[in-house]
Amino acid sequence: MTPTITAFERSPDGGKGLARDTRVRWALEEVGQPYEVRLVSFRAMKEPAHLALHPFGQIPTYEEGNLVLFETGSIVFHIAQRHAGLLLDDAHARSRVITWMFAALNTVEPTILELATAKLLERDKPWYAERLPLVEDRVRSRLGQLSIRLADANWLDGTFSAGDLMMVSVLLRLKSSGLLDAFPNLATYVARGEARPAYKRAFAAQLAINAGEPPTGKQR
Ligand code: GTB
Repeated sequence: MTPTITAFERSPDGGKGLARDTRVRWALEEVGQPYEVRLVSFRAMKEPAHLALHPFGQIPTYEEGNLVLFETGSIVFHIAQRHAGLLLDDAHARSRVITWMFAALNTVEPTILELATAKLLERDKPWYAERLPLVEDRVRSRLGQLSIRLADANWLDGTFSAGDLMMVSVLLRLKSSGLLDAFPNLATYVARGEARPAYKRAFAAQLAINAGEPPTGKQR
């Protein structure tokens, strides 16, 4: 059964791939699962039909038959469980991949979100200039720890996995900040993720919507 995901009708980033449907698209592309996309406006996200799918009125959602999921981590995990390629076969390696997914979402991303929120919503506050370096330091601290663990490996646990998909997706939000530049192995790691054909297809699909191109067959 072809799953349907939801995405922004117009993403605030204009198609830089930062909205979280890109993570889900990437996972679906990696496993070769075709999918449909239903585009939603900000207003529609807060209306009952969408709230029935997503209690917090956000994207992405995932519908497959009578299964409805929200939360990107859960959706990517579901896809990884259903298809070969994103979770490793060995039981311990599989658990480590799941650990990296949680680490990306629970340990690394919160510092990056704090930075994004500060830059977006707090610029006009009198304490902004004083606080920003503290927030950036918290991001740098996590990046430093991750950089040490990754060292000169290509991926976090040997082979590309859902853990890498999530970690690269999280780190991508830092691209414009310049903070990754101090950690060349992380910058290369992100570039390695972006170079994957599945990522490129996912990115192109969301860009097409935000560039105002007419929807392709699978996006409605
Ligand atoms: N924990 C949830 C998950 O992982 O699925 C969070 C989902 C979420 O934050 N969804 C956002 C949303 O629907 C879109 S992705 N926001 C609308 C709302 O809450 O009303 C976050 C996002 C949005 C835009 C950019 N950007 O433009 O750069 C980046 C990331």
